[in-house]
Parts: sequence; structure tokens; C-alpha cells
Amino acid sequence: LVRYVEDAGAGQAQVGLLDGDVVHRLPVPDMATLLQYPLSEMRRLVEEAAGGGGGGGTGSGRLLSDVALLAPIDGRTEVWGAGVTYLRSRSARVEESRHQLVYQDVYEAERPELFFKAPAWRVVTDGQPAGIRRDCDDSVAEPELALVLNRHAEIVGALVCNDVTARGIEAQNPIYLPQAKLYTGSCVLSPGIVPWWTIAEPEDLAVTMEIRRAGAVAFAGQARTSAMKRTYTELAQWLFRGDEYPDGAVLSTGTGIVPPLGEGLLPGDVVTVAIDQVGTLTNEMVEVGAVS
Ligand code: DO4
Ligand code: MG
Repeated sequence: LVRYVEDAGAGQAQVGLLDGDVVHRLPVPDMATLLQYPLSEMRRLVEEAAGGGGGGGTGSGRLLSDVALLAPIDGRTEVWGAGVTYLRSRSARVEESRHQLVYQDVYEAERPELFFKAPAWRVVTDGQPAGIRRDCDDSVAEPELALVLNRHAEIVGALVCNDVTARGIEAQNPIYLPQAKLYTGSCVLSPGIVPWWTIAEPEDLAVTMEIRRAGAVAFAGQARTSAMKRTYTELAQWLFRGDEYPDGAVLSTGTGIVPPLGEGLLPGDVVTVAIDQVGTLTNEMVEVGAVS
């Protein structure tokens, strides 16, 4: 499920189903509206669109090469992150922070760490620049599976997320978390929401990250979502416990891959995050913000 514009970016954003190299328009004004429907209704619409293009041609669709894909969410849809959901994330925070108990406790606690990451308008997508804060000398990419939740708290899809983080700011003090997490180009989502019902064994997906610097691999890592301490449903239920999301929400489930301390991102690095069955994201890192 994609958001796109025709005519070299000049037109109105539309929502469609990408099937091979053809985009079939869906009869909704925006993605936020689709996330207001119950899962059964959304599935019916999507399956109708998938059936409509048949015959091997483009049907009523547009070729992917004739449209520009946009970030996948709009309207009031918010992006939230879960933290310290993998042992690797816990040990990395314990290593980098003087406030180690905070991270040890939250890994064990019943209530997960959930933090606001971005409103829809701040999200960047595949091929767009992602941000390194100029006032932080240790930033990391965090490759994560993101759940797409509708307004009824149902998991309806999945995205690839790069939860880019100014690790050095959080390491100074965990109370600085919003400054470490939310800034220009820090929330990267893949352009296509993969419908949840099409993903085989979503509890055990391979996640990989590669960082290329001056043409060579500077870091490569991998994890499996089955190593996560919490379930997807558990995280989704906690998010909806005391709040409502009228246009749904994206909930990034935390990272199981953390580059070693001192091996942070540099401007010009090209970060590729891939998740089996869900997608791939590639972004070049650029400096953002005022000089410190
Ligand atoms: O505690 C800070 C957030 C950690 C995080 O984003 C993660 O584990 O992915
Ligand atoms: Mg994260």
C-alpha cells in the first residue's frame, strides 16, 4: 500500500496498491482514511483493488515508473517507538549510559518503553536524506520492524523503520530522549505498507543493516524479530492503553542491531535496512541543525 503522486510530483497525493510494477488506485482520499477502517473492511478494499488490475496489463493502474512514491503515512497518523525490546539494545544502553538501572529495569518491566517519534509530516522515506544532528558526535541507525495499527488497535500492516538516534545525547541523560529521537530526518519509513495478512510467520523475520562509507562496508549487522522480548500484540495494547489514535499509528518495535560504541554515523554514510517480506530502505546521512 503506497502513497504516490503522478506527473513528476506535481499532482495530488493518492493511495494505491503496488502490484508488481503497477499501482492500482484505491478509493480512499488518503492513507489516514484507510487506517480508520476495521481490518476486515480494509482487507476487502485491498483485495478488490488487487483483483481489478488483472489480464497482465496495467488495467486502470499506473506504471510505477510513472509515479513518485511518498512517505507511507499522512493526516493525524503518528509514529511511536518501542525501546529496549531486545537484549542487544539493553546491553548497548547499559554500556553507553551512566544511568544503567533505567535500562535494566525497563527491559524486565511489565510496561514497555514507548516514545513519540514523529508526526506524519516529519517522516522521510527511501532515497531521501536522513539526519545526523550536528550537535551530537555519536549517532546511530536503528533498523526496526514497524507495525501499522489502525484506529481500532488492530495490526494491519508492516513497514521498515530506521529509528535514527542521537545516541550521544541519550547517553548523557535518558531524560534527553526526545532530543535524541525527534529531529529533522530522524524517522525513516519504507514507502510501502505490507498488509499483515500477506506476511508468513511475522514473528520471525530477518532484519539486516549495512552501512557503506566511501564505497566500502563500514558496518553490517543482522537480527531476527523472534529475539524480541515482547510480542507485537503486547506492544500495540500498551500503546492504546491510555490514548486514542483516530488515524491509526505506526509502532516501531525496537532494534536488535546496535553498532559498537564510538562507531557512529558520519555524513555521507549510506544506510540500507532490509526486512524479509517487508521491504528495503536506503538513505544517505546528512548533517542537520545548527552548529553546536
Ligand atoms: O531507550 C531508548 C530507546 C531505545 C530504542 O530506540 C531501541 O531499543 O530501539
Ligand atoms: Mg529504536
